[in-house]
Amino acid sequence: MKEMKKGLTLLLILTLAVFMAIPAVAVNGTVGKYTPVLDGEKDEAYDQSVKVNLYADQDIPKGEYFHSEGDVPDTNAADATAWFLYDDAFVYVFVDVTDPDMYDIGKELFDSRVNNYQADSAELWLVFGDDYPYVKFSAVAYGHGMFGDLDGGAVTASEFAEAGYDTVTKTRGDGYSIEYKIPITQYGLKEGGTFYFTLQINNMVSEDNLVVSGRQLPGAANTDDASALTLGAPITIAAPEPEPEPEPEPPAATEEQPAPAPEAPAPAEPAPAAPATGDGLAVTAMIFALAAVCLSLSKKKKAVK
Ligand SMILES: [Ca+2]
Repeated sequence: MKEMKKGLTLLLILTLAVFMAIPAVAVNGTVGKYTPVLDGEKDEAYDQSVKVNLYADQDIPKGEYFHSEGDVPDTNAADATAWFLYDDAFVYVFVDVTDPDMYDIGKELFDSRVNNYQADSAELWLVFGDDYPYVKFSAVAYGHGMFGDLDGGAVTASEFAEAGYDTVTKTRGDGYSIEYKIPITQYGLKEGGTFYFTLQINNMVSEDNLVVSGRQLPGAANTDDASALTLGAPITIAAPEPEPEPEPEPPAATEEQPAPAPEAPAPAEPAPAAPATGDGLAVTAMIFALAAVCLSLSKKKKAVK
């Protein structure tokens, strides 16, 4: 109990220190070490790691957009949150987007453009240090593919794939989720290291009408408004409740146990059934009958006497 109180006090002091030290701009935090399954589903481990909301954690009023095209409403109805994990080779980002006006640009249009922000899509802006150009890694709802910038220029989905990047998208009626895999070894990023991040959401309200919210991070000189995310300790997921004990299996034979007895010899063919004794019975009956006759004759003889 004492230890617990000590721990809580320490946590309170640390929390206050963090709030006092950091102006309320972007959320900073620690990314837990855990390898998720890249399937567009949010692994439990993401919830034990830092998350960045499109508006609240990037110091943007909810619904505000910085760019629009066509005839659009006053606010962006879309919202999004990004969660993070990492391992020795990759940073993983899970982005869940709510978008009440989902709009599919179609695979053909997506494929015909190199860098396609004119689509319901989620863009990750990343800076891995002063020595590297920013990375803009984006993907479109409906699973049409990846787009963005690598090494300072726009690249195609297949160029991202060749560089080890990957995404899995799941689209639903009122939004979509995208799970991203970002290679980090080329940046020397590992436990204890920090990278910078901003999230941008492009929302097609309808054909030709688009609003764009969030923040862009076009280089190491622009990290003041970005989230500083530090690679932290491994995440441990509690093992699920054990299943009820299954019925014990018969012990497996081991070398120490005597070898199982050889198969018992098959029972010998049954002896042929004794011949029916009907004949014997008949003979016995005849003997009794004869005896009875003899007896009665001898009695008669006596009677005659
Ligand atoms: Ca939309």
